[in-house]
Amino acid sequence: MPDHAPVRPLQCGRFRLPLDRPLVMGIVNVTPDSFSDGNAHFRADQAIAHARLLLEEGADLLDIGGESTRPGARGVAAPEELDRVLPVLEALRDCGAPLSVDTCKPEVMRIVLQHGADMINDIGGFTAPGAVAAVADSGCALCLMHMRGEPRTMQDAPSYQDVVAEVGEFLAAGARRLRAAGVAAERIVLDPGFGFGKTAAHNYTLLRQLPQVVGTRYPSLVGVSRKSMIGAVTGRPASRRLGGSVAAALAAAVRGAHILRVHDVADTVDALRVWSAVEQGVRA
Ligand code: 7PJ
Repeated sequence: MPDHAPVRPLQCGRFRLPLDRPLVMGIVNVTPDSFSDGNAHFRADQAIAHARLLLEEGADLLDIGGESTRPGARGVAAPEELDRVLPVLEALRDCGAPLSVDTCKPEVMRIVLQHGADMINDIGGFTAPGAVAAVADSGCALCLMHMRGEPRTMQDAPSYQDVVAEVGEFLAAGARRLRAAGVAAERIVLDPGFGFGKTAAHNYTLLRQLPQVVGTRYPSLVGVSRKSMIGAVTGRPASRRLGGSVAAALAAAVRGAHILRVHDVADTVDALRVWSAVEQGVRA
């Protein structure tokens, strides 16, 4: 496929993932909503059912998150985050797909790794004290994401001299920190962190120049699904950003993204299949 730089397989806990086509990571939120608020069992059951649906729709891996990281969101304490995530992780442990946990807390990282997480997805880029030590000696994959500031304040007038260079340098420096702690290169994934301390203009510049941002040494993960950068262009609320999100995911795939983090797995898989048929033909 065009611009798909050959990257070695990703070491991802119990799995070794060939990255010869873009993989689809389905988002599994275990955060309170209007139905499940206050009922932890109900909330876990809903998340597990949703995860199974995403796998049927063709998700290659799942990203389980117990802390809302939307702009303006406040954090939750580690015990509460674990109460949300662990039942879901345990129920899905043998689903056949790698399980990622979205967390920036070292104590959560250590415990979910003991419970079989295959990947740690840290929107904080493993910058919290103890984060690198918590993951270094495992065999899990590590998604290192760029964020400017913290979720509560990150969208307060973000500014950069050169967003591509600055995000790229952060990611390269983060990867060097992981390598210096003994993390094998084949465990590392880099993510520009769309929407985390960036304007819509920054986000589209980063997406357009994805190969320059993430470089060629490590595979990339792109999360643009339903984000405000889609609303900024389409004028639509989060509930109606499917078309825009699929277009952005495809634009990332064309630029060599290795993992696409999405809410709408079935539609993204369809788009990738059609794109692949155009580029590579249809097998008889
Ligand atoms: C991302 C994420 C992302 C990675 C969220 C949302 C906000 N993890 N977690 N990359 N976004 N690696 O999905 O709207 O872009 S939470």
